Amino acid sequence: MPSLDICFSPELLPLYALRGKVAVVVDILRATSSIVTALAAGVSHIVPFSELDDCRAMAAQGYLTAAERDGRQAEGFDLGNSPFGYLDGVLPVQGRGVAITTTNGTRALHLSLAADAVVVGAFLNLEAVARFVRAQGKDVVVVCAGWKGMFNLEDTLFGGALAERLAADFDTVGSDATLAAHHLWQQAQADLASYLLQSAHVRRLNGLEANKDFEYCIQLDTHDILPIWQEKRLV
Ligand code: 3SL
Repeated sequence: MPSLDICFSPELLPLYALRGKVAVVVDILRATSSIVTALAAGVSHIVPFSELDDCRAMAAQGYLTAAERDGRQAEGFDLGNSPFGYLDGVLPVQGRGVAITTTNGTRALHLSLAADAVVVGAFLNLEAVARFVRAQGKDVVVVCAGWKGMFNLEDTLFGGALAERLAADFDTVGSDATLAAHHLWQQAQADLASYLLQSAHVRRLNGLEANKDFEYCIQLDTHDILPIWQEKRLV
């Protein structure tokens, strides 16, 4: 039976051998939720960058550029990191490529590329992720983007929710990380919003008046879409 493990922070990734496995990269607030939303809104593909300058340079190739640092839209970019940037109609996104850089999410993606397959997970597309990894039948590592190397609750809870969905087909008890995340999910799932209210990133987003983003990003199974890494881009 394949296993499901959870890496609580990109800083811990050197301890996980990703080769031969599926990496599910998650940054619930908000990078991976925004990536799922962008592709669902008709964006053709997404190129993630670690550095602002590399991302900005993609404008010359006709890309929309999206950048976030410390929760705020970086200056000189078309979009920030709110999923509503792809939904509010201010910028037409249909058919466009998007170059994106965020504090933690795009870094976690780049650090996961040794895996056989790299997909993007969010609560929004939880079932699409579960279906994909079941079909692959390989060991899975959920890579939590965390915050600047630190553990965070919301990405961990996604790992727990995925463990619950996969419990019949995967070994979800062989790793203490997965056991802990699953336990947290069992505590949180009845009222995810309340459970996360005290979490660091929700407090950070509230300070930025991004409460609407929080409520959006904690919805389950609203998008049957699976962003997957192919030829240096997410499609
Ligand atoms: O760190 C990231 O990658 C972002 O998702 C953080 S924020 O939600 O845009 O503040």
